Amino acid sequence: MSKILLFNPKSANAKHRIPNAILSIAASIEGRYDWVIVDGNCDLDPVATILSYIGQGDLKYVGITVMPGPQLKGAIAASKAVKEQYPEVTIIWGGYFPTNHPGPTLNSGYVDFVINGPGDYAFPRLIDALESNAPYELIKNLIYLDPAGKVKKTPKEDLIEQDTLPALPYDKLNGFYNIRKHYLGKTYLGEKTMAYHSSIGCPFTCSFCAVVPTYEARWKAKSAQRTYNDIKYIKDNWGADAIEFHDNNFFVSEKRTVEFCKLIGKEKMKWWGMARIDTMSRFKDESLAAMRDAGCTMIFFGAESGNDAVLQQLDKGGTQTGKQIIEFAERLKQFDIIPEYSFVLGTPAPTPEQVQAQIDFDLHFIKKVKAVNPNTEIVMYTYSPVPMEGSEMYKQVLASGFSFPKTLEDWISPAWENFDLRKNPLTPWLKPEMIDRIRNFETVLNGVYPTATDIRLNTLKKRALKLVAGLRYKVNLYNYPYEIKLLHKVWRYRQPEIQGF
Ligand code: B12
Ligand code: SF4
Repeated sequence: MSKILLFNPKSANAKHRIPNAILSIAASIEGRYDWVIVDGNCDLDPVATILSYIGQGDLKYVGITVMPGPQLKGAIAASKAVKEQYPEVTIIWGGYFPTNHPGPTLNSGYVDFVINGPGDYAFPRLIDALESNAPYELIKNLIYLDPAGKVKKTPKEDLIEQDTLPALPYDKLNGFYNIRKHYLGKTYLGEKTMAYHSSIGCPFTCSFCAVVPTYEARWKAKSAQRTYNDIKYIKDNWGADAIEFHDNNFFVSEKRTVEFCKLIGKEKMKWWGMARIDTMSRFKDESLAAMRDAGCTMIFFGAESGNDAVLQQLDKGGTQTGKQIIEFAERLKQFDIIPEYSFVLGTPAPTPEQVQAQIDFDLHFIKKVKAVNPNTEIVMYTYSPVPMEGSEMYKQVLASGFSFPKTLEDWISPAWENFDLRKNPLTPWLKPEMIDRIRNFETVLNGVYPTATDIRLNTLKKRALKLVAGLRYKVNLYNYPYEIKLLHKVWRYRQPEIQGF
């Protein structure tokens, strides 16, 4: 039987998450093909490990999951090394990066196929076709180069009913990497936090979000019961006491949320997930109370902007407003759930003055949010375009002269890596002094309100930071905050927007 190697390139320096993307691909071939997993987060030299597996023979396929940013670097290094030494091995990339940028991926010369979105059916079907020398052109969710070198996309399949998917092969993963040691980290939520994914896609079409071209405004979730069963299994078998839900939008359905709360409450676990403010503003008080009682401690929301015109431009579904963002932060106080608000600053505007005015408006707005609910966690990103054909915002982006890199090597240059981390986008309308203003404000804000998710920061350190940054915050003096930066450096302050929520 041909063997398949699944690779999760390094994505974080610490707090490693269970590699759910390749684990679900492993589940799709479990029992049909022999597979091994290499996790770059846990393996000091993953390329050597991969080459040594291939050297043992029988291994014909390497599947790699790729997010933009540092993970792309590891994916390129491994793919190049494999193709150089074993050109006969087929390399298949999946995940958000190749789905959104198949051209540079396939033209690199070292990636043979891209899985476009979910791979649960597409991957085993592709392997079946390659194994039996059958045509693969009719397999849905596939991208490849045709004989003329043109990028060909097959139609997208309907989203799979999530309850029909097989259980993840945790036991087998544990044979490669000890789950308790590697994937159950101490976080703000608990001593042993595990990541779980209960739904795919998202029904909305925000014009800056990579989920939209990947899932085309579709969302499918596991039922509350299946989600609970899986989490109970994770708790009982692996000892998790807290859960991070990695769904793009866990709380789309109030009914499913409440049903899940009724089930999970007795397990006394703390949990976290991602949501939309407009959706959750419509949740009843009883539902929010049930969530808190069931252990929901913090929720990540895409607030994006307090400016209604920018919210329209970002296509936040048309129902989110600045007023609602503030009111909801205040409302969550009574339920003792911490809102984690993420903002996207630096969206395009016709003149530099307007870009600057939008930024200043939002910096001021963030202070208003903090004033009504000081516990609100603020995460600040700068707008990095995603290739969303047909969207008004993307048209504006292209008209400004912006273009994506043409090769994978360009993608991993330091400048584009920063773009991926949404820290320093190479967008023509955003000037260096505007980026400085955003970053300096962020430094001062993080001084006055250090994130609760950095569990190494004790009360004394927090107080010292507050003292140093407080005056600046009060008088809006954000330039050159070197003294705060120094303290952050000495205490290795962690920023959720860079190191992951
Ligand atoms: C967990 C996670 C992380 C973890 C790392 C996970 C890991 N692998 O180790 C952490 C927190 C470190 C992280 C960091 C970042 N992340 Co991240 N992350 C996620 C998250 C929440 C879940 C990914 C996941 O496990 N999904 C579960 C699986 C089952 O779903 P899936 O990945 O979609 O997989 C399916 C298909 O895509 C496909 N597939 C995926 N991989 C493969 C591989 C093969 C071989 C095949 C065949 C198919 C296939 O099949 C799977 C099953 O159907 C996603 C959002 C999301 N909900 O998906 C963002 C997401 C992928 N991250 C994103 C980004 C931008 C980042 C960062 C680069 C930037 C940032 N500041 O967040 C950083 C990078 C930091 C770094 N140092 O590398 C973006 C990507 C956007 C884009 N433009 O492409 C996403 C989509 C979030 C978002 N909505 O913006 N991330
Ligand atoms: S609601 Fe969130 S996940 Fe959904 S499209 Fe908007 S930003 Fe993306």
